[in-house]
Amino acid sequence: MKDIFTAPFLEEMKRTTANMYRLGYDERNGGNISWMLDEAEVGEYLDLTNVLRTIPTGFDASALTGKIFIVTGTGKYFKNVETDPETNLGIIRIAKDGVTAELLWGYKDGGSFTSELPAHLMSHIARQSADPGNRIIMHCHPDYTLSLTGVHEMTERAVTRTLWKVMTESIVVFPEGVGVLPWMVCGTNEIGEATAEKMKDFRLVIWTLHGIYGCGKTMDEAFGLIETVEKAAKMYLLGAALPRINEITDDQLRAVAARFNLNYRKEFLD
Ligand code: 2HA
Ligand code: ZN
Repeated sequence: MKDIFTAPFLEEMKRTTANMYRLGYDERNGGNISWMLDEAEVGEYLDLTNVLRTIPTGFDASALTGKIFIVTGTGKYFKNVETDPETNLGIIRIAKDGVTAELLWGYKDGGSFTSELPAHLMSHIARQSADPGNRIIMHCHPDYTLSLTGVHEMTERAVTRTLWKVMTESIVVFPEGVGVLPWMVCGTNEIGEATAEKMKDFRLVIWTLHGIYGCGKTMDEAFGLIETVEKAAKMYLLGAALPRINEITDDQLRAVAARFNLNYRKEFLD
């Protein structure tokens, strides 16, 4: 059996959480990541028959029975993952009953997975049908994206248009636009269901006055989506108090879409 502390997926969780913490996306215990791992790969590092304990998921995740995830811990700080991954992360497998998570490694202090597990697992289920290659669900609280939700009309069309029109790369990176939820209580099955519903159509979902969800086949895809939204929100807000003289027009967005052969959300353009 190989040493789990040398596993590439553990290294990537450490690098990613440290990077996001330093970017200011994840203050205190803010943010969470779940990554659906390959069973054969995890089996090189852990005895998959050795369940340390079981933890109720609080909802029916039977669509994910047998799937293994590495997940950030509830109340845990992204800044501490790098130095103590075994306390701040856990590796869980969804049990046959669909409502129990089997802990295979981690949460060493008796802890548990993120309070946002419903949003994560329900989003994984939604993304599996939209994109079977999806592996990552990522949530964080980046400054400008969060700030935007306090001063901008919060419809998917309006937010997407603002982000697309302020920076040319936006429509290239997220041609399907961004999903938007109104303010809701976090950590609940309700916000999980609402997020997963949006994840059928979008790889990005903004939670008004809270933060953002991104997903992807890889950590780079999920993070890259979020950092591009954050950059565009920053560009918009840096100029928000000044008269806006230039913005990318709808025809220019269509020209970018044609050049890069984008399957973009056409109803978001005039
Ligand atoms: O885990 O970000 O949404 C802390 C959060 C809750
Ligand atoms: Zn949050």
